Amino acid sequence: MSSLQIKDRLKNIRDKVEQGGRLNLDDGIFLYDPQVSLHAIGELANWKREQISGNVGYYNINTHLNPTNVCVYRCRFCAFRSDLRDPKGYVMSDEQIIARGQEAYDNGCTEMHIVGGLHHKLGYDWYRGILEKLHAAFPQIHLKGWTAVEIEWFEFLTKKSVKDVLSDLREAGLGSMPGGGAEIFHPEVRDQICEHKANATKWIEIHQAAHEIGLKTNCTMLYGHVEQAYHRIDHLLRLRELQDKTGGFQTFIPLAFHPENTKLSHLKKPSALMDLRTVAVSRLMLDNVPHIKAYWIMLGIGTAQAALAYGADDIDGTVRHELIYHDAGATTPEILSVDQIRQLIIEAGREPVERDTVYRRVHRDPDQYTTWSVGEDVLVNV
Ligand code: V47
Repeated sequence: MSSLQIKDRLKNIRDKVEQGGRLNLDDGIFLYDPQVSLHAIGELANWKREQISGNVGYYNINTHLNPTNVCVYRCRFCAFRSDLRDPKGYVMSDEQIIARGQEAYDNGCTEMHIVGGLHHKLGYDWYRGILEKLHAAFPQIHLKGWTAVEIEWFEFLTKKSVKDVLSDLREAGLGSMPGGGAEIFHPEVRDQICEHKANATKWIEIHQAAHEIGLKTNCTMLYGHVEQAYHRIDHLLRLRELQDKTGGFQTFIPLAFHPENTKLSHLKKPSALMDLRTVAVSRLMLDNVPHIKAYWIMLGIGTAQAALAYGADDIDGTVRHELIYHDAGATTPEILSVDQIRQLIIEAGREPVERDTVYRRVHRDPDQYTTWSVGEDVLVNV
């Protein structure tokens, strides 16, 4: 394509976005062409982001809990999983799980993000019991737990319908679902990286069922491994289609592949340019998803800060006990203090706003740090 053709095409896309039009598959693939100025795309995505969220940069105070790493699946991108008899395998005891809840409570966390492996021998009640025990002991902490992959596993274990499983988990204390397990939907890629686990249709069916019973969920895309631009845009369009039907996604998190200690360790990690392009393209394609999260653990702090000017309006939380990325070679710290996370948002020229998991503003008295109140929903204009 000549530079004049690129300019014309970009102008056409800018006009569409500014007039509230929708980008299509070809537009998305074009935006991934490295000849198309990253800054021009970023500027447009930033415009869109400011239309939706103004100047705010959202964060929360959260912790991760991965109760077991033992998993029946062998996803090629995963460094966290373990075989049943591998010395690296672990299963947390009830006492350890409750101690994690206590630590979260003592540190003012509003959210526990709970995901793990699909253990060969543990039954559904063990997974359900984790929610039940934590919710009984710390009812004020929102439990964002179990990806669609786990829900499919629970469907298999219990022989109940997806909606019945989700309703039962909600009764036990589930507050919402994280966006993991989506990877890349297209079978040309999915069959190469995680052939056995929930396919695209199942992942979408489970999130749709969650939305229909009133649970909010997040969505993700794992990029920078064996996929091409076409597969990424196809993935985003499938998410956009479900969001048109249900409106149940809160935030999209593009996840950059970390190759260390995985079966794909021969691949290179995506560059910061690719990370920023993916944040920007996601903001432009997913015109109906309120928030785009620049997950600092995975992007690194510098790129996550820059992403706040390339379409992202959220940086995830202070985080503690993250294992999935750190096992795969992430060099980011394991935790940020509230001051650090606020400072990095301020440095990026945004106004830091603490939110809870379902995007309500959190009000805290600095002297009573472990208690908080939630206020109005955050501003969104999608
Ligand atoms: O599904 C696993 C990805 C996901 C690697 O909903 C990897 O708020 C890169 O979904 N390199 C789990 N990615 C994490 C996740 C998530 C994270 C933060 C916030 C939220 C949310 C969700 O991590 C997996 C997979 O796509 N993943 N291994 C790896 N080596």
